[in-house]
Amino acid sequence: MDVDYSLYLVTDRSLLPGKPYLESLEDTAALPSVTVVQLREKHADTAEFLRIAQETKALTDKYNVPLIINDRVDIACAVKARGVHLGQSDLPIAVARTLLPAGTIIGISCNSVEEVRRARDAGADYVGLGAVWDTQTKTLTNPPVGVRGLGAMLHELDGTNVRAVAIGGIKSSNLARLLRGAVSETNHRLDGVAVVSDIVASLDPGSAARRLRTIFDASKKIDIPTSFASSQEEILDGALALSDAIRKSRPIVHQITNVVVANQSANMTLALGASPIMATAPEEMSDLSKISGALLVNIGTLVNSTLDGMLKGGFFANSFKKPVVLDPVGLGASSFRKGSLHKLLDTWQPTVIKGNAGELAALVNSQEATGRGVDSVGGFMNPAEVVRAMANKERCVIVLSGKTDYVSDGHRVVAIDNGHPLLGAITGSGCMLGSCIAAFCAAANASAIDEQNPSQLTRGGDFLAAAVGGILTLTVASELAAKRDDVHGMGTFLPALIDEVSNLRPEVIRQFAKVTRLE
Ligand code: TZP
Ligand code: MG
Repeated sequence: MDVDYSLYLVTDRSLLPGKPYLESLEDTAALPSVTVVQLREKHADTAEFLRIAQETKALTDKYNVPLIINDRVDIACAVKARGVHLGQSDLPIAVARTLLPAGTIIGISCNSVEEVRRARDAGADYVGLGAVWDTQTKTLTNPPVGVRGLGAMLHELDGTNVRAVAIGGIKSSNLARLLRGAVSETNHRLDGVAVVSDIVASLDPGSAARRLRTIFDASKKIDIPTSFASSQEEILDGALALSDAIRKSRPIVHQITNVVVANQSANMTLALGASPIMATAPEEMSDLSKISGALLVNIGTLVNSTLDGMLKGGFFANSFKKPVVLDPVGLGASSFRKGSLHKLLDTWQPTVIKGNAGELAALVNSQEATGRGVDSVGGFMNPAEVVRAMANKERCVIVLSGKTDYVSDGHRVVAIDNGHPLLGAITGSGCMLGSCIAAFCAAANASAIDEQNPSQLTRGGDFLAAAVGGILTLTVASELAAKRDDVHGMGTFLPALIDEVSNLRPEVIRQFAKVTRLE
């Protein structure tokens, strides 16, 4: 039986916040969140280590969690542990193998590419890579490897069955960043994360473990089932079906947006047939995640008090498997926006990131485009490749808005050539586009859930088709609004745009849509 390394708890009795050891362990082992437990005793003598190991084994057996013993091959044998975890200066893997029963897992800590290579060649079952970041839990003998350092180490494991977990300073506030960033050039990713203090030192270790579990699950690469629409006609069909689905199911679209556009974004959401709730208080994020179909986070007029709501909102949306659309408005304008955006991306996984060239360039630190306040100046030489690469890196759908809009999920890339210049003349078209995409994502998510076992609530709608649907709705409506006799400029354009969206039918979108699937 293969071990699931995804959330690997390492014990440390010295960090317990006054809670008895077994009670704290039971709080987490009883949950499906933690998948492996490693007993790590740095100060116990042999008799005490054995006693703790026996008690721990009884508890992990009760909940069917594999137990791994740190350092001590003899204790691992004595309690019939599932595995042993060795350090670089412990028994060599080959020697440990001869002492342990066949099938016992052997893992080893590695701090460099060379150590990973040796562990792989020596037949390790898994490697513990780190420390990723500095930690209070252990005095480090080598500098932290950082998220980027993990990529090169993972690369050594290509084509092998050796599993990899990262360790060191991992917390719910940096887990999403770790999982996104720890990737080799061949797309080799971590099998799991090992955590000590974020769980063990918590007064509520069960909740701490659940929080990590939620982030881990949400950060899995968006899978692109082969059944998803692939040709441009199929993608358009998918997008238009979602347009109908919004009007039928009237999903609630929770929006934490800016004060400039809140009213027009709420009206735009109603025009689509969905139901907006504009709410920013951190205290209500959990309740709202349960009832809403999707969340939009727009940093247009960000202040610290809304940042807290955004952090919680995205976290709960991930936890209740609701899609999150992130609009990094004016990202390049200030270091406050950039710092805040990185906090958001460190704690939760967006489903779609939508921005203009200046905003997306700021996100990837590219100089190809810049921002002027919230507007974009310049563009990418190869926008299709930019969105594809970003989608793979950020593990979500990327929308690059502009005269031509580009959308990618890392696999498919679509260009859309609809829209009228008046859209660029009014404030908030980009923000309304975010609301449209969020409503379409809500419909895509709901349809994916319905088809599957509803108790699993697996997130997996076609969010690329959703983004295409949101873009087409706004841009085709803008072309229709601009043609009207009663539209004389930007002032009359906005209400006409909302009218046209509310009257827009899928057949009309199909008639005007200029969608191209790029190779
Ligand atoms: N090995 C490398 S870092 C570390 C170990 C055992 C401790 C990690 O602890 P924490 O509290 O998760 O940072
Ligand atoms: Mg050791």
